[in-house]
Amino acid sequence: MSARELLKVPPLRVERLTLPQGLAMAAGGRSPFGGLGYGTPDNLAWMPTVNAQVLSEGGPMADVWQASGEIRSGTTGVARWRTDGHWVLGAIDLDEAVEQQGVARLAERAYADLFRALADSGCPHLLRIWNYLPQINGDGGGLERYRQFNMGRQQAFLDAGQAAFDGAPAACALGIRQGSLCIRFLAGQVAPLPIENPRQVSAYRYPDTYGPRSPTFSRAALAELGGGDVALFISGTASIIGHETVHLGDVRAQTAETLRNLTAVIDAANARTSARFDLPKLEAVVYVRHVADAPVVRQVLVDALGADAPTVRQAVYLEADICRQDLLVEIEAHAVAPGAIRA
Ligand code: 3EB
Repeated sequence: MSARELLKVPPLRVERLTLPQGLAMAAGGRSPFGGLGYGTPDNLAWMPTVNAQVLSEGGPMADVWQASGEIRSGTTGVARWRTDGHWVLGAIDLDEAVEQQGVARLAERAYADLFRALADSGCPHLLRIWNYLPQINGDGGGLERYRQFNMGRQQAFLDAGQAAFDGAPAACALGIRQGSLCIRFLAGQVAPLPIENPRQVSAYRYPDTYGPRSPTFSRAALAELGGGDVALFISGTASIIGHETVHLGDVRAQTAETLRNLTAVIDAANARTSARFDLPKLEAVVYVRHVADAPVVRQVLVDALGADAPTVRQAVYLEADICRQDLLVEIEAHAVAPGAIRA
């Protein structure tokens, strides 16, 4: 489908809501297209949740996606999905205790089914992936569990003929204390435009000191959402310059560096679209390794952006492990603005 045809596509919309607002949307009997819940109940089929402690004042929150077409749901292997014929939102929850498989094999299987789900739903192009892995920094038999996850994930991309290096989707990968390996995905019918950060080595080109297989994600992606809007999906962003973690042990400095990286990614994205994205106007999720650091991180954001900036006011804070032991904070975000992508 061409960008011009996309203007006629039933547009995809997203809103960040409190849990009561999200539930009210579903109360009319018709569930929204889909939601990504943070600290929300785990029994809503249309809104899979993340099993992490919410640290922000607003309590449980959800990013609720609306599509205007008739919604059809399906299952492909371990992947559950909902589509309106133009967009697909899906979820995978795999309990390692039940599956009796190592993380690498589990990730490979999950992603193999994810790619089959994209084919089944008729929406082959990944826009964004969210990964949550129990005990992400734990040892998985001689190799850190995140590094094992990276092995299985990359293998599944290669086996499915999906772009595992340049052109990989935007993503985040965080650690939760317990529960299932959780993967959420959003895809559509037009390939997004991947964006890299000039301050950072592309993650898919990290040296093998970070594991035998590199992580499979781009720093961000631009996607037309229909109706003349462009979405910017910013992957998990942390205090990394080149490929190295900087400001070891200093959460304040790590947060400030993360904001510089977000600015660099936004600048790179703005160069490829007529839409205007801006650091103070994001829907952000802030992951902190230590609960006590949340107010410190928030203060850095307030000092940099002002207390009234949407990025500050709407941010969801979650307790989570970051995929490198030495990272204390990571921020991911999305934003939508009118415009078009430059080919
Ligand atoms: C980094 O920049 C921090 O493995 O999917 C950020 C976003 C990170 C996505 C992933 C990992 C992932 O390397 C970690």
